[in-house]
Amino acid sequence: MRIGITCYPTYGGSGAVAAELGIELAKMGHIVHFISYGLPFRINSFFKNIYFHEVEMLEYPLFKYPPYSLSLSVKMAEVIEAEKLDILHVHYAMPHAASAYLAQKMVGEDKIKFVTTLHGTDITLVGSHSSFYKITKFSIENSNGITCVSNYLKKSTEEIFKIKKDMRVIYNFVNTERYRKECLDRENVDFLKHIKKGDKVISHISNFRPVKRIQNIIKAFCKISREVQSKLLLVGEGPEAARCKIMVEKLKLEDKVVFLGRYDNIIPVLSASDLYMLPSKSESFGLSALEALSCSVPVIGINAGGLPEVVIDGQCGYLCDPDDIKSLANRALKILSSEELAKKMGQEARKRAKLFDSSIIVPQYMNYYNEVLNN
Ligand code: GMT
Repeated sequence: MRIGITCYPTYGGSGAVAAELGIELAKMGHIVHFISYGLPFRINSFFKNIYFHEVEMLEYPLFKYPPYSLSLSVKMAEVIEAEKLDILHVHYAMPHAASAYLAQKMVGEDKIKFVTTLHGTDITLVGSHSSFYKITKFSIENSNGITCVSNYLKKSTEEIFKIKKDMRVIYNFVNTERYRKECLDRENVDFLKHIKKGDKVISHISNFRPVKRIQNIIKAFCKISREVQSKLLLVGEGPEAARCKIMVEKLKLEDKVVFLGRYDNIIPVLSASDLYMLPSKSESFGLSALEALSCSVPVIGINAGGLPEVVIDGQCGYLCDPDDIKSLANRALKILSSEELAKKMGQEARKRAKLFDSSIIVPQYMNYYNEVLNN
């Protein structure tokens, strides 16, 4: 099949899912054409069967806000025609589904069908904002197929946008062959210089937006580090980074909290971790939590949103109220201070991740494409 994929190329869950999906589809022999303003962050080397089409933007003095969505729809229409795409799959509703709708109108409805995957904040935060609500609802209703990354997100979409049409839940996935605990060589892995013998390592990876509640991780870590010799690795960058650094200084944790900045390959970080923390305010799925589980790392997450569909409380981690610092710290300490529990939870984590393996989930996308095409 010839498949077009549009996503945000920047650091974030939806771009990661789109990139990993493209990689898996290409490995299966499909031809994948990415259409975006940049190469998705996980496509950082040559992959057979993957092509990239950059959206060109015209700079013009009249444009205070250059209309990216329109240029994107033109590029989509060009690629659909030139590469004879069978299907277009857009990730994150805003503005990608609206651009796909326009592209479809330009080339003719009989020429292309498009599937939109809803990821989370495109529904719960951005899409539901009054400046986007109507176009998001319209784009969902006019997509030829809609997938949601969790049952929670499907239900939220139905409620927020009063959607009656059929939407398919296709969970996020992980390639458990690639995402597994690896042996790290101190000579070659730079960040290991921050970790001393006997340190328990807690990690968090995100794009540092307020929704991730990273300050709660730091507050909980302050309690944890008083009881257990430990280090906190914070990976990623974004608007909360500066505030988090100030908090770390105030709490005098500079020698225990390491800001690693952006890492495209997170497997070494997860391999070095004893615990992963994701106490977000809301999380429609929590891809980074799944990637941690796949590397046999127990997760402390939230008992809300889509995370309970991924992390089983008490089995491969714990689910807490994101603002309950005491319980976040206590749950972490419970795992970090018992070798036996940590080992058991690590094994359960890996088992759990295997249920979301790419070999199980990616064919669900292929089946869905075929259903949409045959409808
Ligand atoms: O919040 C992020 O990390 C980025 C965001 C995105 O769309 O780029 O992530 C959302 O999509 C991910 C992939 O499907 C999900 O794993 C995340 O749970 C979801 N984020 C939220 O719901 C806050």
